[in-house]
Amino acid sequence: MSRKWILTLLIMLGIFLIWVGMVGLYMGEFPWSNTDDVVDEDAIMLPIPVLLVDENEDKNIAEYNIVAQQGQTSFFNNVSTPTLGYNGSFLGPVIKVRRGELVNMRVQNDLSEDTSVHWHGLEVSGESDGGPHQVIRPGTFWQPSFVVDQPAATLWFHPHVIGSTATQVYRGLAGLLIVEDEYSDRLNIPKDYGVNDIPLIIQDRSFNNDGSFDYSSNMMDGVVGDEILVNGAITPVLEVDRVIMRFRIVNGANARNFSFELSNQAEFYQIASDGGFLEEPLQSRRLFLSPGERAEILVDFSDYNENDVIVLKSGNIRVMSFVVGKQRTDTTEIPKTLVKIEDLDVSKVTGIKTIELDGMGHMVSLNGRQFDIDRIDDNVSLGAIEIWEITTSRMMMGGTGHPFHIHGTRFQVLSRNGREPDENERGFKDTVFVGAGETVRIIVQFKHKGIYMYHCHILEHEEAGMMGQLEVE
Ligand SMILES: [Cu+2]
Repeated sequence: MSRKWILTLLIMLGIFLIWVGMVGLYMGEFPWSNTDDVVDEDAIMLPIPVLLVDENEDKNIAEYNIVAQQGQTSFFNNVSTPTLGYNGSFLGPVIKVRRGELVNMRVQNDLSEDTSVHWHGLEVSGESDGGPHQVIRPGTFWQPSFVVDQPAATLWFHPHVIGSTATQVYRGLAGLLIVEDEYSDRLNIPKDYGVNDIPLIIQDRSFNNDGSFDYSSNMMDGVVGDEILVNGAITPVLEVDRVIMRFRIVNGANARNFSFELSNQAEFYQIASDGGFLEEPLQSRRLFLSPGERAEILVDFSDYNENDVIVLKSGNIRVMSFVVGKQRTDTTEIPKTLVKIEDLDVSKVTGIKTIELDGMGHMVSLNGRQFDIDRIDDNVSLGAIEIWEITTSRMMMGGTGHPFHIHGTRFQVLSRNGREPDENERGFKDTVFVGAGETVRIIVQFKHKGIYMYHCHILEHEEAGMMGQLEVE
């Protein structure tokens, strides 16, 4: 071979390796990542967060105590990681509330820094929302009180303080908040918590050699880790009986999008999005969730054989594995219909707002400026219905877009790039992904008074100022 050919080959190989490296760095994954349908012998079992005990005996009143605290968590054998958690060392308990119930929360801050607890997806007054205005100083507590008035849904809670939301969530502060109502009671779907109704809080983390978290921002869009954690365990395993299982999935990552699928390409049924049930189960092979978004899915394991292994993956990344166990009598079903959704009335819209999400890395803005806690960006009257048109710029180097979240309310997606939204976006939501160069129109009603944040849920973007605040009065 001539020297010229060898040189050309070397250059092409070099370009290929750089390309693989760029894709790997950017996506946090490599083409050779392992998603084989086998389970390591020393694989960790999926931890199931405890259900927090309601400390009030009155069935119409609930009282919950949570404590934000420091701890040590062992993610690998013989190594401990300094972490944060609620009532424990990493993540928190699951809080279950009912529609119509009065809930009294007591949040104690045992950290050495300020924190707050935002009830993500809960329709409550600004005072109870737990945003940056409800700071809890170290050694003090916060006692919000509210009546739950929204349909059954899988919500979550996490800190929302200026300057340390991203790091506190990364170190472990997050938990699930489940709302139940008469419709979720009535549906014959799996609802035995921890048995056939399983929460999956999915996050990604990087570790230093000494076991501590490696929180370092990449140049693109926030902090992505190279290990996947589910309920605080690295790529764990769950043994499932041969029944219908319900999974409540939260993308609790700081910045990573997930596009979930099963390794055997089996179909599952999405039954709920952020704000509650869809009208009917949606048969699907793929579920996209950006940071902050949730979904509930039903997976039917009844036709599998004992010891079959099915991997839940996102692209080439292994998220967790299911090992099929015994046949068991299952009286639950995948219903034909779920709930009737009452659409917000477009003819009652009194205002249209535009939200421009711009930039990448630390150079981000919302409507051309950065967040200022002393500035109210928008005013809305109580009960008003508005259309918000959210756009993102088309970014250089293929930025991934922004998950847009509004506090204290739920909304419906009217259109995406002028077209009807996908079927799984037709229920109520509180976080919507707006891809690079996209325009998403939502319809939203503000039912409670107070000051609320709206922002990008890539936590590093939020911290860098991609956030505004509105006052409802
Ligand atoms: Cu963003």
